Amino acid sequence: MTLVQFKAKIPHPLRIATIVFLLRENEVLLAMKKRGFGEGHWNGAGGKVEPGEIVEEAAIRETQEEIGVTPKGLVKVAVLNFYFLTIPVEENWNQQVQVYFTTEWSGEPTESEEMRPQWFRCYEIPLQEMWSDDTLWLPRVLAGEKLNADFAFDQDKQVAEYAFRPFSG
Ligand code: 6U4
Repeated sequence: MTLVQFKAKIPHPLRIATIVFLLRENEVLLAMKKRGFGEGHWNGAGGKVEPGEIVEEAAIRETQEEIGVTPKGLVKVAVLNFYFLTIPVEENWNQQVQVYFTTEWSGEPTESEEMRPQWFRCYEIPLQEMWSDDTLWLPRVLAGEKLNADFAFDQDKQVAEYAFRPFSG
């Protein structure tokens, strides 16, 4: 099935999740996901938006819970729709991930039961240990672009198809 056919078949809107990347001079804070969805991948801190929360509130809460930091002045840099072509829709893997950057926060990045944070130079991010889509969008947003995109994954969680659109927030 193609991405266009899959999108036409599944319920919308997608559930929403967040990712927050802390930035300091030439470096980005990634964190190793220690359990659950995306285990074994470096990523920003983040997770599902809970009922009654706005997306930014969820982004702040998840960052506090996962790496012990309170982000301030979040800037949305990407809105990414992820579609899992071979996973039953009821399993709820299909999701929209809203990606934020920040250069301001309080607290020190600290390991939790869910994530182990570590600073990386922006040009040395460990793409081979990240979600397969990250290689297509993360270097671009780190270089200053803002993006909207759709990604479809095959049964091995590799990107099977993707499409970028102009950023609409
Ligand atoms: P629980 O365990 O239910 O509390 P929670 O932390 O709310 O989980 P979880 O673990 O489902 O949510 O969050 C998944 C995280 O992975 C979010 O930050 C979004 C991110 N994510 C999901 N698909 C991704 C993908 N294809 N590429 C990527 N990040 C992805 O870079």
